Amino acid sequence: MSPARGNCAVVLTPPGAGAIGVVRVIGPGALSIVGKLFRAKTGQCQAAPYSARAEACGALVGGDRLRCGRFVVDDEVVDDVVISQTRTGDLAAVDICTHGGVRVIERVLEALERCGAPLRENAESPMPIWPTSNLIDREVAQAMSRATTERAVRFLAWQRRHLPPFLEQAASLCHVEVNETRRMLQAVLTGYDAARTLIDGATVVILGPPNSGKSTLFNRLIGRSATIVSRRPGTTRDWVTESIEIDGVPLTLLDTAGRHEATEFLERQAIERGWALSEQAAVSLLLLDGSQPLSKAARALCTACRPLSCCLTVVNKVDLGQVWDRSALPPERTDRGIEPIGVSALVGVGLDLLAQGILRVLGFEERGDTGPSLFTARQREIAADALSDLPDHRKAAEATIMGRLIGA
Ligand SMILES: Nc1nc2c(ncn2[C@@H]2O[C@H](COP(=O)(O)OP(=O)(O)OP(=O)(O)O)[C@@H](O)[C@H]2O)c(=O)[nH]1
Ligand SMILES: [Mg+2]
Repeated sequence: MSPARGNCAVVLTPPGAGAIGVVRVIGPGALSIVGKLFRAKTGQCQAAPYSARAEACGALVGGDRLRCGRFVVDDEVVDDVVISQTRTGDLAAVDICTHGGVRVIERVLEALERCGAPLRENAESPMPIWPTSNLIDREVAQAMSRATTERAVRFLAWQRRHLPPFLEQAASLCHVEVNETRRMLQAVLTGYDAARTLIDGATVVILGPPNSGKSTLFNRLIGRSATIVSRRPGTTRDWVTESIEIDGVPLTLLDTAGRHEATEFLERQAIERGWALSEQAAVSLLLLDGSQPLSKAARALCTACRPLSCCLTVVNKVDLGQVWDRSALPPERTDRGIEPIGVSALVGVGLDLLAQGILRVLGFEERGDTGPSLFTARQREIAADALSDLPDHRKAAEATIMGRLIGA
């Protein structure tokens, strides 16, 4: 892999509420860039660790040494930090460990950019410096920085240990049991979507006619009263989002304005926007009021909503009794014998079943996390290439798995 030419900064920790944030500065000028902003605990401007002689030797300054000090921008102390340095060939990397608040990280990144190390989004391209040539190892490290739940971290740690040997075995079987290689590649591809959801999250949108209890369900699922609930239809005017976790799966929950024939311009806009957002969501919850006869708006929604595979029909207010049953729903809502899920958002009934339904749509029902699974678009693309080489080009498939997929 060719290293980046210039200098850049990469955030290694997930955004949000973490106590610690780590920013890695990479590139030939990493040491001097950080040197401009770091002051050792003695209070003197930090120059000593980055001695020219040591730099010229290409050696680590004082080994893998940690240094405590302050990150200072224009004489203002931004944070107490710990820095550590590593060097690979011509390239140096310096990790700056700060406190994890978003603003602190932003200030550090702003200063680094001004000094010549702009932020590089830590997306999918492997990092230029990583102490291993194993591509999967690198991708685990990158994905770890985006993981926000313990389950996601455990999943990645498991893949780091078990995915490369599994793929090596698949490659070695190419010549003796090609069907087994194919089966193994298909198995690691099956969990891809769920793995991506576990690492990067998914959006779940609550849709429905006015007054069906969308905001009440939203508040119940996030565990606090973030959006206004009232008896008056049309209470929610704009969509509201919040992060939640179901069984360790990170989700963004979206409450939308009740869908009906709105007369006001702004109301119409809010409804349309909520609807447009729902089209991009991984899961839609169509929330209907079971305690009232199905309204015209509710019927229209039942037909307009997305297919059952990504839209769950949820019947709310079961605490009041249900005045209609599944036969009142249009057939596309009960296809394949899928039952609507009964809940009471107010009382908190049926939420476990709802959570299970959401996870099922996201592909978490059948598979536990402890199976080898691909988790980056790069891996998926290369595994598909290897599959297409089989059964006629077994040597090529083996080389693809060993060289391009694992990169060992
Ligand atoms: N009995 C009962 N009442 C509920 C339940 N869920 C919501 N409600 C009541 O239904 C009314 C409407 O609730 P909201 O959560 O504001 O409904 P909404 O779908 O967000 O309404 P809009 O934003 O106007 O579209 C309120 O009076 C809630 O207290 C439930 O499970 N049982
Ligand atoms: Mg509402």
